[in-house]
Amino acid sequence: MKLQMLITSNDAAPPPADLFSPGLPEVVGFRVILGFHTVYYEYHFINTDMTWPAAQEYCRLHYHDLATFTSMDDIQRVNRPSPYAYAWIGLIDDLPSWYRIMGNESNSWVWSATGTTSPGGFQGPWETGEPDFNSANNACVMMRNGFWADDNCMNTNTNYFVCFTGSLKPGSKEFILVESFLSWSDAQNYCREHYVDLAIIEDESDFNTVVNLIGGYWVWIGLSRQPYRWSDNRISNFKNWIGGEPDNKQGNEHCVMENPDPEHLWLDAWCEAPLKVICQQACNLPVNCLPNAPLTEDTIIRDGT
Ligand SMILES: [Ca+2]
Ligand SMILES: [Ca+2]
Repeated sequence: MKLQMLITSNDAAPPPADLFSPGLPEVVGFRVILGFHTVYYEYHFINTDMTWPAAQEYCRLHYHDLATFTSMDDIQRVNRPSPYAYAWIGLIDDLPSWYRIMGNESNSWVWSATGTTSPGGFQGPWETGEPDFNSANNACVMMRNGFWADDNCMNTNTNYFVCFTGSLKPGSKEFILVESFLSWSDAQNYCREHYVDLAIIEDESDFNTVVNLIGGYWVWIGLSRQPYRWSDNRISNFKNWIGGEPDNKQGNEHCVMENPDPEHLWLDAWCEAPLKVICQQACNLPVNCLPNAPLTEDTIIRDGT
C-alpha cells in the first residue's frame, strides 16, 4: 500500500505533451508508458522473535513490507547482527490463494490454455487431503476417479492426459484422451503441437465430459501453478534454497526463512515458528533512505493501459 502511494505521489508530473496533443487520432487499446520510476529499498533486521504473519504485520506497520530479495547482491546488503538465528523473509506459498480455491495471486492455479484462473472460478472436487503441495513439488493437477489432486510435476512422473481442440467458447471444446505416459510438461507440449492445449475445465459441462471420457484412468489436465510469491507482490524468479529444500516436510511448511550461514540459504518452515525478521523500506531516492542504509533498487514502469 505504501509503495502504491509512493508511486502515485511521485507521478504528479504531467505526461509529455506530444503524447496527448489534441487532434491526434485516438488509438484504442494502445499501451502508453507514462514514466519510469526507480524505487530503492533499504533492509532492516528485526532482532525479535515473531511468527511469519506477525512479522508481515510488523514490517507493514513500521516499514514497507517483509524483505524481497531479487539477487545475491540484495542478500548481502542486509546488516545482520552476529551471531544470529534464522530469520523470516517475504517469500510465502500463500495457502489461501491456492488451497481449494481458484485465486488470482501469482502462486494460484492457472490453466495452461489461458494463463489465468477459471473465468467463473470453477474448480472440480478435490480428493480428500488434496491439494497438499506434497514434498514441495506437487504443483500440477491430475484427475482420478472424478476428483482432482496435485501431483509431482517432475519429468519422471508420467500419466495419461487429456487435450482439447476447438475454441474456449463454452460448449465448443472437444476433449481427447491420449493414452501415452508423459510428464505434465511433455503432455502440455504434445497437446499444443497436435491439438490446442491440455484440457481446460471451466464449468460442470466440461467436467462431466472429461469424467466420462477418462473412466478409471489417472490423467493430467491443464491446471498448474507456480509455488511461492513475495509478500510485496514483486515478481522475481531468484531463489536461494539450501540443498533438499523446499520440502514441505511436515505438510505445513509454507513460509520461507534464511539461515545464518554466509550465503544465507533458504528453507521452507512452519509459518507459526517464532523467528527473527528482515523487513524492507521503500524510499523514492537514496537521499530519502536512512543514512548508511543498505540499498537495493527496482524500476517500476507505470503504464496507461
Ligand atoms: Ca498431492
Ligand atoms: Ca523445510
